Amino acid sequence: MKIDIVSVFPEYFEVLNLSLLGKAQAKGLVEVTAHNLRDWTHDVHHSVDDTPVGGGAGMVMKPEVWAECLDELLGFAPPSQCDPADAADGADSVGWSEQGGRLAPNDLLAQNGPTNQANQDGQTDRISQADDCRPVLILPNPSAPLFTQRDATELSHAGHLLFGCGRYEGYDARIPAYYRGRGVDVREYSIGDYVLNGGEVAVSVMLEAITRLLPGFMGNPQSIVTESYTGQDALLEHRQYTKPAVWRGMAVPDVLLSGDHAKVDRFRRDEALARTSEIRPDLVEALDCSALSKADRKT
Ligand code: 6GU
Repeated sequence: MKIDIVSVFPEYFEVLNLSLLGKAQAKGLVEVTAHNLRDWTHDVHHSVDDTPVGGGAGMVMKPEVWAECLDELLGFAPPSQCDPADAADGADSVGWSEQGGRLAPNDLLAQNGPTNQANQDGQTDRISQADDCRPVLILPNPSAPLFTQRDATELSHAGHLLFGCGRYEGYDARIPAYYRGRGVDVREYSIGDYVLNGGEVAVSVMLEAITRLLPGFMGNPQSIVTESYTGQDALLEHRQYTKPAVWRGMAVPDVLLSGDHAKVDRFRRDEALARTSEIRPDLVEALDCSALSKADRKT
């Protein structure tokens, strides 16, 4: 898997050479490159942002700089070399249409790729949608749909991921629309209901969630299968204990010492169900009924 990251703070991603992702790079499983967005500026100040049209606080990242960078990393010819009619067709197909001789937005809703539809209907398995053929452009955005384990799983099948880190008040809204119009699989994601200063942390989170799913990345692939948010019924995981059996007067549950695997499995499953109902009732709501056995329903 090839991964490009664009940021005004590319040094932030130096830590990726450490730990498991560093090993994965050494093994040739992934090739990560962090680029400095300012390398695509032409002015003396290397400016990447400007004031918002319509007024308001903060700064918005300029579309020209991003586009020069993204065109190059996606292997696209600059627009002067392609048919202007194609560009207009593409813009129209993503919700930008002719308005007084110019293209203007006619649909302001984020139009993420297939995964976010899958999130909403909860069931559709679209894992085959991200594949080696098309690069995926991932743009962190606090106002976008939430990034989930399902998205991580789907994106772990892609051959090329390109992350763009926004700063300030984010990037010009025409950037995702333009690349969708040129046939790129563009995803915009938030990582949670809180505000960060920029996309770098969000990209690190998504990157780790995706790359740890690559075949050969983890020492023990089973640990991926049993953990929270994975599999058919995304429950929170049961609690874990190690030795000693009694520590500072606190004993581990007897059943875990019984050696009876069926009983241990039942105990853990009951605990996963009970904890999920208490801590994340929204996950229980979203459960596929067929994922619950008769014994589960008693819990
Ligand atoms: Cl993707 N970006 C920023 N700036 N803040 C966030 C976020 C992303 N997700 C949650 N908060």
